[in-house]
Amino acid sequence: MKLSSPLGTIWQIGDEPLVMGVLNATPDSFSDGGRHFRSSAVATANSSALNLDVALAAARDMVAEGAVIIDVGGESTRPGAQPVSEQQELDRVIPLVEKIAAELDCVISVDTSTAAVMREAAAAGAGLLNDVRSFQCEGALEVAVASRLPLCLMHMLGEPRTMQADPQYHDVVDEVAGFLNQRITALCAAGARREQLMIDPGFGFGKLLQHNLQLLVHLDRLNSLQCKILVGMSRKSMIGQVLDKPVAERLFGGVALASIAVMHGANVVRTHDVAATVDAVKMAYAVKRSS
Ligand code: 9MG
Repeated sequence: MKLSSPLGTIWQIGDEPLVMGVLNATPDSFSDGGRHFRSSAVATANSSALNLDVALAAARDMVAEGAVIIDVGGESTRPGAQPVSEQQELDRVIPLVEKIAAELDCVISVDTSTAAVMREAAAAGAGLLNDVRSFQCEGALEVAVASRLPLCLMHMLGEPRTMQADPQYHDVVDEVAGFLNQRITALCAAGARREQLMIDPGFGFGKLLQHNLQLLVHLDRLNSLQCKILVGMSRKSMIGQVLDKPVAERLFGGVALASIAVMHGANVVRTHDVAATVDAVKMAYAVKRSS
């Protein structure tokens, strides 16, 4: 079964939560330190180029480990990250999407806020658009809706460069749900169907530890919005803060959080650590189903 075709297909697989593997096509991504970047024949003196074969091998491994979705991103969204140009993002993302689409049986998600990247990615074989800015950048909403692909809209307070400065909420769950509801309304008014949309509270995006923990324990409240729920907590600082561990030592914490998220209603778990997360999600779902 080819999974990466448009609208709806990722939900025809069944009710079991899905694992999305992260494939960063960036030299400065926080958790893999740009390990898919290598100097290569196409690299110039002052720019590193993505080694497509290395990136494809990483995607292949994640699919073999049980990832149903591969999330390809060409712009780092780590706290403090600098924006990249549209051309840079296109150059990083599109050839990789084409390669994965030609070889692997998975849904290709493209993590972008840029309308041109969304358009090109859809043409290249993407099966999902994942926008941490919730389709608010110029032209993004129109291109996303026209693509008829499943869309993931995420809550973020501020911009990656500054979002962790001093995030403040009165009731973080209410405010995140309210924002997501507004974006669902805007997308549906532009022609999207609710079944096409996935929502994400945006762990770590303009949130302190207590905000992240509140969002996780009350994740079920997002069910009232009647969209599938995606979460991404793998290797994030909320784990580092609780366990006092660097990025390289956050696997067990991330797996614990993935299980809790499934118990509280997550349908898709975004992770760098696919094999461990697949097992954790299966166990959590078995427990949840039996309750
Ligand atoms: C790109 N990216 C990084 N973290 C993310 C998260 O938590 N959710 C989504 N949807 N995308 C993310």
